[in-house]
Amino acid sequence: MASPDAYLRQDWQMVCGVPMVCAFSFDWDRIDNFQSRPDDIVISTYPKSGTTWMSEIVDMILNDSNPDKCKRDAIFNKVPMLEFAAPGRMTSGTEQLAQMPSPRMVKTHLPVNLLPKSFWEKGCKMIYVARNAKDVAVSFYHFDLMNKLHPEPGPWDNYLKKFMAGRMAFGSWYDHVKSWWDKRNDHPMLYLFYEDMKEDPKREIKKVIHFLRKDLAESVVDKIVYNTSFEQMKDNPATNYRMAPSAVMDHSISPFMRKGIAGDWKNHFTVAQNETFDEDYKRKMADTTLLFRMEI
Ligand code: PPS
Repeated sequence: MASPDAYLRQDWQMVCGVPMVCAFSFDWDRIDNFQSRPDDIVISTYPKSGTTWMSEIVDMILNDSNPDKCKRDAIFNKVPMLEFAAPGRMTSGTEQLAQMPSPRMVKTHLPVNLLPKSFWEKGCKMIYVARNAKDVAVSFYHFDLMNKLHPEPGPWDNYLKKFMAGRMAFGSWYDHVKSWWDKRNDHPMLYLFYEDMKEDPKREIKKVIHFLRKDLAESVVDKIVYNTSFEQMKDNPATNYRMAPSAVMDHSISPFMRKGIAGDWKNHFTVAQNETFDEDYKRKMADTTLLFRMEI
């Protein structure tokens, strides 16, 4: 079993051509051979795109927004991350999932080509949340500062260059959002946007309810909107990641629930960085119909 020194603040490790969190990269067979169940609900995102928000929304939908049930455990236990591993320190995502009753909620940041085949073969429902690249880069930078499973991010200017080159955990944002978008019509998949959720959370939550074939009273939907607001989730120990070991996440550097807005990139990008980013973005996104709003 690896000692934490072997993976804390270590560089990404390549897994099938994709940069991966070092701690997650051990024993990749556990991912390739993972067996899904037909009623698994997969919540997939590129990191920092609203995974935790969507996870809590789905848990609330499955539990009729009952606050006691939804506070039963931390979000990372209610919705295990498939690829998570911290050998010698915490139970892996695949071990957690093996012990869970159905229907399971499964969090993942894996790109399409690394998702275990079993999820595609069994036709599992998948909810993908995408967030604009500029806000993802800013959020990821702050996350890398506080999350010791990741390497130190270094200076912001260089970090942004690495983001554009896809030298990030889980690889290129551009490839991730595009390849999941291309899969949306061949598979039971709901593809949503963080910016739409910010703009009108009730409208987007209703899409999830419909996708999961649930029928909830308007008052229950209103409760879900309230309980999954940024302010409520930031205050809720089950959703704000304060229950994660402090040796891994240091909220005093940057809280997990940081700002929760669309357009924060404007506080971080210089004019020159923005111009370079936009030019490169146009090229990388020229081959897709996928459109993002950088602010609302
Ligand atoms: S992770 O680590 O990849 O699973 O992170 P993820 O949950 O995908 O994304 C974290 C960002 O989402 C923000 N967040 C929210 N925004 C609005 N409303 C709610 N309820 C909410 N919950 C989480 C969180 O603050 C991170 O974004 P930033 O921009 O860093 O604040």
